[in-house]
Amino acid sequence: MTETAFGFQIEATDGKARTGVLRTPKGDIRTPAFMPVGTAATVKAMMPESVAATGADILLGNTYHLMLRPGAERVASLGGLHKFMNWNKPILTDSGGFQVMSLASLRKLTEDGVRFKSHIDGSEFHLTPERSMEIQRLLGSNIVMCFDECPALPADRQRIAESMRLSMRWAARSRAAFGDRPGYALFGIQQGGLEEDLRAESAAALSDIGFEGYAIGGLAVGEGQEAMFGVLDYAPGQLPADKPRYLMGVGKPDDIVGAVLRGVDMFDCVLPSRSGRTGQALTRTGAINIKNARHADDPNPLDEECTCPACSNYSRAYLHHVFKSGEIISSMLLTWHNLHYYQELMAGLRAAIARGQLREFVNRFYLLREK
Ligand code: PRF
Ligand code: ZN
Repeated sequence: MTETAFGFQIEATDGKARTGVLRTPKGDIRTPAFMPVGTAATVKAMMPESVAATGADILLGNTYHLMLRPGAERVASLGGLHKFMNWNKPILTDSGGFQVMSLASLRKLTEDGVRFKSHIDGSEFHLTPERSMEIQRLLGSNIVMCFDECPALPADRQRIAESMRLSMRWAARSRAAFGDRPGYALFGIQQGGLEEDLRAESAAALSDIGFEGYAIGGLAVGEGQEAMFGVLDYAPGQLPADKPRYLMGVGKPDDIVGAVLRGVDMFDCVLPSRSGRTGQALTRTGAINIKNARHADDPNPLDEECTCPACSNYSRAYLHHVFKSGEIISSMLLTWHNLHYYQELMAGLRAAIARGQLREFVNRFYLLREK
């Protein structure tokens, strides 16, 4: 791994929070970073150039969905995922295990991997650490995730420990199968539920193997924000300080703010894109449900301070009308707004850390939402 091709540079810290740049041959990722979710080779309702216009430096793609349809070999023969979906910036792909557990049917988990039936047509697939690494290579992913297992919470300690140790054996197999690929990165995934000692054991196992970055997995799976923050009070500190830390599948704006305060650098979540399609706008002052009849005659924008196309050019009344009418532009505009808001939030966090004023930024973040 050459340092020039892929590297993480921390530029400033404020308490446990850090801001910096993750450099890849496809471009720089400013951290703390939010990665919009482009599960099936698209961020739903958005053109890739629009996603870039919101300020996103990197997208997340999914091994599970793309292996089922259109197939990793097909994407590779068409020139890779970047070319296929017309996104020329970095892509991080999740490894498939988590999505198999939440979406596929007839799952059979063994030491080797997981056998399952596609949620699309019931056809049978087998995913192992080796096959996951191969698929993510075929896709051309810049940041590849280890193949892991994420147990649903609550689960008993024995089950969490066994699952975490299986994930650590899979992490070693992922590292071996990934091989030496200059300019590409492999991230380990810490597991261990809500147990501090299991999290420590997992972190130690991953640092021994050695990765370009470290994810905190197994959170935001039903434990609640207080329990998640309880783990985040110690988990980032268990991971190597000089490498990026990525909290998988998180989250709401206040989850992200709390995690950045605790030392997390990267996030992904379907919330801004998914809620855009169900009529929910996420703004500085909180969530707005555009379905609500009180917006029907409102000539004001969603957020008068937002510079996104939805807020610059359309009234709440219009957004209410197109949502109620089931018009496609409703999803497009609300998704754009939500992704823009998330990227503004990340930019604000980065600037505040750089100035040493994160506390003030966070106080204002909460104050605006109370009004
Ligand atoms: N592992 C993987 N992907 C994930 C998770 C995990 O634990 C989570 C947990 N929130 C989201 N996505 N591989
Ligand atoms: Zn807006």
